[in-house]
Amino acid sequence: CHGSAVRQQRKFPHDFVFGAATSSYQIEGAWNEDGKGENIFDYENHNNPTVIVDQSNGDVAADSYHNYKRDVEMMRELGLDAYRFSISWARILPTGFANEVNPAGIAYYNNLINEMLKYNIAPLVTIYHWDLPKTLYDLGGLLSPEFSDWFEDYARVVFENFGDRVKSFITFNEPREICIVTLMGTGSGAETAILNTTAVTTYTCAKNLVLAHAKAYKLYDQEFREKQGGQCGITISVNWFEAATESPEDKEAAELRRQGEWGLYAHPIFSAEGGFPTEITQKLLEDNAKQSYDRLCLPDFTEEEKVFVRGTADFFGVNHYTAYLVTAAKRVTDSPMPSIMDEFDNVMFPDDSWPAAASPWLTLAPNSIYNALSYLRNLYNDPIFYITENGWSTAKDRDLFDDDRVQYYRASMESLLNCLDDGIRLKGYMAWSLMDNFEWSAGYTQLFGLYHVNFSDPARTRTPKKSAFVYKHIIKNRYVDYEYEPETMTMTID
Ligand code: GBH
Repeated sequence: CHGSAVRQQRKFPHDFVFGAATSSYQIEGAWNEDGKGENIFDYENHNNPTVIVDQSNGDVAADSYHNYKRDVEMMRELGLDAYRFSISWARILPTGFANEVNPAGIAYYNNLINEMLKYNIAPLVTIYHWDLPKTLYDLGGLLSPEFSDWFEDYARVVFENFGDRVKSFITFNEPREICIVTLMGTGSGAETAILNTTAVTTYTCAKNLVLAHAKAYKLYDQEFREKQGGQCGITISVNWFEAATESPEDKEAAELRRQGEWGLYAHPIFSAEGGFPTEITQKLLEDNAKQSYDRLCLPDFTEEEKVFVRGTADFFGVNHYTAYLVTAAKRVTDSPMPSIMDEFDNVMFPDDSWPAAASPWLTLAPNSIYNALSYLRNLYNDPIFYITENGWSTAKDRDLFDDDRVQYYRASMESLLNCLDDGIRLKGYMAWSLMDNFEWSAGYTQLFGLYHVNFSDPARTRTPKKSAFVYKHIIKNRYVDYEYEPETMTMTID
């Protein structure tokens, strides 16, 4: 009793932004409607369906292209301050290039934004959440030296059309995942081509992506900010990596893991000196020497490029899901070629005591938002943060009583409050996700929604889970009430 009274004194400030997030390919569907161009996931999932565990795809997904009014109604039910969604590049630029703008695509996002604004829900727009136009992939995608120009042209179309009403832009969602995990970099090691692309692509991609981000930021800063008055940042996935023991080897391994996972992308933008992190360049130099390369096998930034990129973010968007313990160990997959997958010489694993989600990579690690943000705050001189994703997966066919997700969100709230108590400049939090959606290679088998979506119903009916009621209660009251239970499972708009 005393405990809960103490907890209730820890309140979120009224201007703390609570929201939820989604991304275009994962929810929109309408993959070939109204003039949309083909993107890499349309192409890949149609031509290599076995890559997806249930052989599904995003052709229809949650059909948000036709259900956006219901989506906004859900935001109102939850009482969200903001909603983070992404723009499908090929929906507004079917050729990938800015020569041809698709009016139906622009209209879709205008309708969504206007519907949100009617109810004071602030749009947070991700410009790129992985769904690269196939046309641009064919020309080299993020590996092309032209990529940053294509992206700048696309970003201009986004700012011009939506920036009068959208005040927060995120250039990229998760550089690491774009360059290593998703199709772009072909960094999965699955390809059998003679060219060992993993050796080269991840670093080339990292550099091109960071340059593209910086160009879009400068474009906003120089041509749009004065008139539109918004902010522009980037979202990086930052899980927390803790040394498994106090040994110097494990500590070094954990630091290398952090720098390789997110420092590679954060350091050029947020550090005082710019460029790739020295931990990584040093390690690569050593490894490259052993691999008989006598030069650094990484397209480093020139001094001019370092200056160009440094400081190009008004905020640091963090997608945070989980933590791992890290121990120094030689990886068995060691490659004779340079590859970021093999540079770390460490093994990572969750603690046994951490509850596990439906996704094999996801556990509930204690206070990990605070651990990650306090580390970033010290490293990068106290930037403004938003948590742009955080959430929990359950298996398909689960009922609506998702107490494990409730437990996860409540733990996240405590960790956010720890950040605020410590003076970390954290301004908002987006739950992943507003609704169940296409979870990439896991298809529809791992679901993150606050709302259940019935994927076998043509209407894609959405139904709130217990976690939706709990999140709503937190947003409304600005504290975590551990005694709260929804009285019914019927939602209303307050
Ligand atoms: C985010 O990535 C994405 O932004 C979002 O689109 C996605 O739906 C959400 O998380 C939930 O996954 O399959 O074991 O090889 C989070 C980072 C990186 C986590 C890739 C899953 C694959 C691990 N993700 N990782 S595994």
